[in-house]
Amino acid sequence: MSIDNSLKAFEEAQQLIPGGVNSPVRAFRSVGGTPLFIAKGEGAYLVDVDGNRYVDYVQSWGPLLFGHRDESIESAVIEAVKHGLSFGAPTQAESELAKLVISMFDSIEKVRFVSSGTEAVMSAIRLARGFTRRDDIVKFTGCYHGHSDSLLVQAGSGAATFGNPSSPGVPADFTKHTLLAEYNNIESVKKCFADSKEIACVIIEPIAGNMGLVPADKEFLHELRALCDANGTLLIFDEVMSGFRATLHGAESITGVKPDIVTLGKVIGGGMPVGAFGARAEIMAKLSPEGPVYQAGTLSGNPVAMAAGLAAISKLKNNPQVISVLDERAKRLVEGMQKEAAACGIAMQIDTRGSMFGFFFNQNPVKNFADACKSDEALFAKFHAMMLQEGFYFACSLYETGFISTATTDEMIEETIKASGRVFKALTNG
Ligand code: KE4
Repeated sequence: MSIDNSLKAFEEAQQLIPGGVNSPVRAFRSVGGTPLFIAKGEGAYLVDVDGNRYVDYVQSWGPLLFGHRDESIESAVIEAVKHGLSFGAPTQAESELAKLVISMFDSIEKVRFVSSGTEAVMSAIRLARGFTRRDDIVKFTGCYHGHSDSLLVQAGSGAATFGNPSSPGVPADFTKHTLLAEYNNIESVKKCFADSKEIACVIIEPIAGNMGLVPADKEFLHELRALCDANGTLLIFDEVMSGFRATLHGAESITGVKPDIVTLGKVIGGGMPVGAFGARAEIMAKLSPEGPVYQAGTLSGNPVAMAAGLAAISKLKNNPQVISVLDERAKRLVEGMQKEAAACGIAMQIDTRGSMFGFFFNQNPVKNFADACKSDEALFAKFHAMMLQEGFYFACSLYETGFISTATTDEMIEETIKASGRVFKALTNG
């Protein structure tokens, strides 16, 4: 399989764009090799600039629940474009999508649209701080919430719960209010509440997808809710990735734990740049121009992006069975691959939540980031490269999540499983 044109394109891109990409994970650094430059998407497939076709299990990192070039989303965008691209003034499309999102989440009475997940989370944190008039926040190692300064945090020294910047360019002062806890470990959260009486919010991916797929234990979330209630702290569910991917009505609908604020992204833009955050009216009332907490955006609620989101979420709302159908397909995929791996003596931990799937080359179950880091990264990198050769495009990092779209057929799942069997055999000379 030739990737000469991708090699040339990457060569050129690296002269123009840092690392040749506009988002680091795309550079294939954790798996090695050359990132494929994509010419087009068609249904379940990506086609690269050398004409190679792959079954796409990344789907733009989640947004494309209905695959590439979904007819209803595409025609909605084309129709919207005919009326103009952006006005910087309110449109009814924003209210229509707001109505739809509010109807799908019990915890959301009002919503604000932005242009990315990072923006949604950054704004939600500021809103929580403004509402509680407190500065400290708690996040979990292994959870990613976008690249705003106070969330680029790594564990501090020793047992300290207060974090240090995880990236140059983030002043220590910007992370001194961020405490770190361990996912699925309520004692570590209690320690944060012992170290600070000024915690504005706890933010968590209730179905974590950025350390690989690691859903939070239900009882852990219930204990987290109780701790927040006891301390007057807001609980933020970051569902930028899991929203409308894992469930129809949010993690709250399958865990019974109601967050105070929900952040969304990806699927609600149908492939166009949309993020959102929502909460009960009392909290959202704090947001400018109604309240004092400032937040703004030139392209927030962009009418073309709203049209794409409206088409995507309406389609999902009118076909609620999509999530359970895709969950079955996701289960078939990872269970099939796990069987092929076991036949070659390779241990594989698997999990799914709706259209999201994850797997780790790991002897033991993965409950947090430390567990995830014990997985076999080298084996994952080889698996990734060889599955590309077989025509299957998996996430280029073991700390990501895979996605099934409505365009991913049973036949593709079967072909993927067979290909994984060939790859595991080749990797183990089985
Ligand atoms: P964006 O700013 O990338 O739209 O969203 C940030 C974000 C916030 N919260 C969660 C739970 C997320 O998963 C993300 C972004 N997800 C990554 C994939 N792991 C985006 C891919 C990338 O960084 O290129």
